[in-house]
Amino acid sequence: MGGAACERVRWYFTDMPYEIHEKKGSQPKDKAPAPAEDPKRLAEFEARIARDETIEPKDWMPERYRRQLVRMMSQHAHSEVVGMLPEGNWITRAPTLRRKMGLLAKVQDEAGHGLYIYCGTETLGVDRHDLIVQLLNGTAKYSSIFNYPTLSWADIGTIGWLVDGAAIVNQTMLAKASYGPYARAMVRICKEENFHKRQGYEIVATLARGTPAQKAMAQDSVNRWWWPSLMMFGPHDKDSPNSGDLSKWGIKRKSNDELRQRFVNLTVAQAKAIDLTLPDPELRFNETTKDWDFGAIDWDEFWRVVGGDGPCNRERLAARRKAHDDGAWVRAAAEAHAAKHAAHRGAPSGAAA
Ligand code: BYC
Repeated sequence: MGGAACERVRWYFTDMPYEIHEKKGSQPKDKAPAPAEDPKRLAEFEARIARDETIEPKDWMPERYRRQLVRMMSQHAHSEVVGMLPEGNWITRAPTLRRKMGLLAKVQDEAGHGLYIYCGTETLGVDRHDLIVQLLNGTAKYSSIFNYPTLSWADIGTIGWLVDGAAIVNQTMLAKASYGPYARAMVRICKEENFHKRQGYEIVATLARGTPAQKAMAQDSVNRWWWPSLMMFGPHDKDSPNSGDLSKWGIKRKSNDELRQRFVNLTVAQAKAIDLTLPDPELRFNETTKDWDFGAIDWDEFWRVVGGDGPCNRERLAARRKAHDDGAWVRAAAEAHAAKHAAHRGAPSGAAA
């Protein structure tokens, strides 16, 4: 997979370190070791988690819990925003007006999910601007899946079916996460993701029962997206450094491997129903576990893509940087507008900006 060309090769500043100058006072990514916690407060907090209580923004929480949430939620928000790029690539080439309207609505939904989760992250005392700087300068991650190219119309269907399908499996569990704003965001987002998955599956099903060339296009697409979709769930549990904290504090309710297995179990029957093959010769039903066993994931490819060297990493970041730069005038206008209103009210402009 690793060497496939990306769909549009337009390079803007891609290999330069990215800095944003227009807003002063940004905080660097919080790297200092988390402080030792008061054992009594920590015990009370853990008792609340054990009672399945929801933690809200003004509640006391261990600094490490807060940081883990900021890390995971901001990366999730970045994934939604970067995730618009591979699909946006096909809006002008959708084959019918109906498909175009569906795709436009889906891409807009993803933008909404990103904004919603950025808002949720801000309840943890961070500034969205700082999070976006981390995305643009490459210090924050986003989902590996969006570094693969959309080479055919069938890819738009396959993304809805497999990528949104994987996201639903993951996010249905996150809707039970211990942090209230994140869990509530997931409830709403999962409802929309269900529509995305259905419209994607319908596109693939239509192609699969179409002409031989259309069926071949659908099969080729599934062949390319299957393994990267399995990688969305993250490394094996034994190689997942964050799972300990996240599980202990009720953020992750199921492990990376458990969710991946659930996704495979659900998807095998869906592929069979539309007469497509999942590209894994080792896929077999295990009578003992009642799971579908599957072959080995190429973890070298996974870490390469996560590390910035996938087929489209550079293009994705370049597109986000260009969008950010192109939007500078909007941010400047919004700040000027806020300053004008603050001046009208007689307050110092910084207070209301
Ligand atoms: N890609 O300790 P681990 C969508 C990183 S968008 C990249 O297991 P964790 C959609 C991980 O961050 C849906 N990086 O981590 C949008 C960590 O690095 P750091 C996106 C990955 O957090 C548009 C390191 O590897 N969904 O649906 O316990 C159109 C070690 O991993 C990946 C979410 O973001 C990966 N695949 O678990 C269509 C869900 N996997 O931060 C659709 C929320 C791992 O220590 N996130 N890494 O430097 C999660 O559930 C978890 O963060 C993960 C990883 C399961 C992804």
